[in-house]
Amino acid sequence: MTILIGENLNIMSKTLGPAMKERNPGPVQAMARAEAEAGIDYIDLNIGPARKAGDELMQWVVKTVQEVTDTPLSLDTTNLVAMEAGLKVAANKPLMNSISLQPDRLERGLELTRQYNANVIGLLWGAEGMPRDANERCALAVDFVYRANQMGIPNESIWIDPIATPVSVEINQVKACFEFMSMLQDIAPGCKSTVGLSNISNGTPAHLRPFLNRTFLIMLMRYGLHSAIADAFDPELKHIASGNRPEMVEVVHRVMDGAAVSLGSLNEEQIRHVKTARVLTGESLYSHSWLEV
Ligand code: THG
Repeated sequence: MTILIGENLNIMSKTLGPAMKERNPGPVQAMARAEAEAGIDYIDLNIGPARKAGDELMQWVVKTVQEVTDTPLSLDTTNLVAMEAGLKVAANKPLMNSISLQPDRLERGLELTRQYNANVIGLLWGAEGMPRDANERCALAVDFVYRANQMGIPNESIWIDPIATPVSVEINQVKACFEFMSMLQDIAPGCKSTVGLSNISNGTPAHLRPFLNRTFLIMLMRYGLHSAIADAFDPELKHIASGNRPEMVEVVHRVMDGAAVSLGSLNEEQIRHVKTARVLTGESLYSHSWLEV
């Protein structure tokens, strides 16, 4: 079972962005209800950087959503003032999304985690920006967990996010993400994890994105992924996360093991997963027509 955090309540959305700015509750509540009905475990409230009056906006979104659902909330902002405003009114133990290792943010962010007894996503983004490989991710994770523990935050409240990047941009970063995930329990026992699945398919034609996102999830499950930030309205993804697709998981994990998998014995859906897994391991080169070759 992988916990799903619905990504759809997002200020970048053409309908929800204006609704948030105008404090129009209708569209925001409709989306929150729809995500809850789709069966997701957390609703991500993505208000962006929210530089101006982010605290008022976050508080309004939290209260507005809580009027229609008691699904736990993930407060998605880099603005720590907005984050605290949300923590003050969040009813169920919320998830802070996220605190990076940028020196000006880390200390204050972890103080909020402790003060409000929240869960926190430790985003592996350091003083020098994006980690370049699995080792840099490990160093950042160790640093984050050490600082959090020092402040009395236990590992089970920490959800490490290795940062997923588009497969169409740089396959080595995708491989580094997997390699890091394979080491996480050794370097930080008891820590949880999360990955933004849609990041992997950014820049990919919209109708093909779900195939990448689903196979990516299956591959991360191999390493015990705890949770994923994802499209709440992909029922197939929900099935995979809930453990209802064991035969799909098995065939993808065989590809990851380097076992010979012959396409002739598989159905169409399994073939798509196998082709996609071969792209995500780096065995095949990505192109927008990867499913056809
Ligand atoms: N890690 C963590 N938090 C995150 C991310 C992550 N938060 C933001 C992002 N990544 C996850 N959220 C989204 C939200 C929307 C989309 C992708 C990731 C998306 N939206 C569609 C688009 O842009 O085409 C549709 C937008 C709309 O609703 O109109 O792809 O990695 N910790």
